[in-house]
Amino acid sequence: MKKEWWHNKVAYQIYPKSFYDSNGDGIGDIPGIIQRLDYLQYLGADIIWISPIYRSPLADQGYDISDYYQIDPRFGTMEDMDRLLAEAKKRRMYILMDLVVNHCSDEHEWFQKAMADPEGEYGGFFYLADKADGRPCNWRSYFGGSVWEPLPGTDKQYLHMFHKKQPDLNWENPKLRQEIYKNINWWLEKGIAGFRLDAIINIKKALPMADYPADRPDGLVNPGEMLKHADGIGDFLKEMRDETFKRHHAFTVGEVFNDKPGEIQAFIGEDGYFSSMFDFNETVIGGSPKGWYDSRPVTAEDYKNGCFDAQEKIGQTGFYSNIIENHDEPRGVSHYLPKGQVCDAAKKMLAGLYFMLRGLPFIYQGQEIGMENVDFQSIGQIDDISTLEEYQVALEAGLTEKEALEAIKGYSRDNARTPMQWSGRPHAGFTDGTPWLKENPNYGAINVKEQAGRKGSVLEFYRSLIALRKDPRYEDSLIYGACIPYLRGQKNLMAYFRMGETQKLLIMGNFQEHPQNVELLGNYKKVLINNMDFLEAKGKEIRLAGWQYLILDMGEH
Ligand code: TEU
Ligand code: CA
Repeated sequence: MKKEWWHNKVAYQIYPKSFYDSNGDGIGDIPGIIQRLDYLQYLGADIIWISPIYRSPLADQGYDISDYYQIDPRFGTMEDMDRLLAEAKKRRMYILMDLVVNHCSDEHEWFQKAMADPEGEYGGFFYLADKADGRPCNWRSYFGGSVWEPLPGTDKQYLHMFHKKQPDLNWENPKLRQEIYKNINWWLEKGIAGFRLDAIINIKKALPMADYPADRPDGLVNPGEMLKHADGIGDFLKEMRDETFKRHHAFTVGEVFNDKPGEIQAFIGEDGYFSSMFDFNETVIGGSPKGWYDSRPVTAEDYKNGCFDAQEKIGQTGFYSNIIENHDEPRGVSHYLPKGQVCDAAKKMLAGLYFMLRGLPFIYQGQEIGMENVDFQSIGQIDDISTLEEYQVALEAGLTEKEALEAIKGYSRDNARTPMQWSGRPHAGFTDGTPWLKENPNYGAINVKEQAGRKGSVLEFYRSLIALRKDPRYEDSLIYGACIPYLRGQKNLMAYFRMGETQKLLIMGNFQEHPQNVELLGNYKKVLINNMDFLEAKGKEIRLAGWQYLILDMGEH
């Protein structure tokens, strides 16, 4: 395995709008990020992925870009951006930007020019069809409704896989692709370390566009079905890699849903299209094609098998980027731990179990202090377009307003988008103004100030995980070692070896509130991590307390 600079690093995702507001307008900003770099250094984060801060109408919170070369004034200026890059560099931190190129904003000049002259050059940057021909296909947008929208002032209609203010860019058009590559190189030449690639599998559509069997009474079909029939994305990804990333030795991590069997080697193997891709195997557990309202809770066994199946799929081919949450997901501790049992011990156990899997761990802002879902009391408290759509889907399925809110609020993206909880000061110390989205009322109990330096806090536990993972003595096992499940059949026990050339560590978590015994194959040399201040062990038999988590050094193998 060719060693890369990022293999032993730890990554952190910032959702800038909610991270830290430096000027009291209630919106997080780049100067706010700069003011918090020392905190990120204290945590031990090396790679920092910043969700979009480009000029945008924020129809999808910045994932609808109207100028790829400008910073949106709400977040700051290009000078702020240059300062951030310089300050990060001083701290040996690497900045990733979000590459959102499946679509742009309908306020982008390309789309404005396409509206003015659909038959002209910029009309070819999008997927347009004559309105008179009717709807070209029955695909559903990720945000509900048909993917087809009338092109204002014309006899055309345009495709949008996401929001109607996010027209899809036509990647079949080489001129469009060259414009994208020019922008990627421009940002890399500015000194960013690479990109997170947004919805990247969506850039290749199944052509010619056709209907697929409807999966709901609306007669539409979810985009994933269409993607199953979309072949040839590798041509685009290879060209993009060769024209941009490779030239700058950039780090790239793909937001890859719907990958096909056998693609992983080409995607993230040696000389792959990307450096890494997120493991989303756990995030889709319990989902339903009918909508969020029909999803079911994730059990400990679901989570364990989701992780192990993903690890089995990738083996030693490359490195996944491992998460328990991000800006699109509910808070991991609320999603993967049983309702009513979300205690600090369980939060630390979940942290340790995902963090030591083979791959690059990403921490999402607030995850490191154990931030939890919001107990939304009304749909009026929710901003997220995806949640508002799923609420309608639940109502259309016959749920009452109360039932619909209860059924979907646990999956809302806004659970992860409330202000970062810095302290017990008003608005969690996020802003001196009024936050754009109300803070989680539990910030008095869960915040950075209360946890930093406090022995036994979730934050200090994350710092101990990060320190161990970066300890060169354990590179053989924790960075390059194989991930081998242990006692996989033992209910609510998630245990796995990290097996290096010579080193063998055993990571285990008792994923339930009741104690259980674990039979070891041999004696352990040393306890490297324990989320509790006791350990009941007799010879090769360990009695794990509820939610207890251990990392044992099993010596050489
Ligand atoms: O999300 C992409 C995305 O959500 C789909 O690719 C995914 O398959 C779908 O949600 C099913 O789970 C990215 C961003 O992370 C998200 O915030 C944006 O809203 C979206 O793209 C559009 O840019
Ligand atoms: Ca601000």
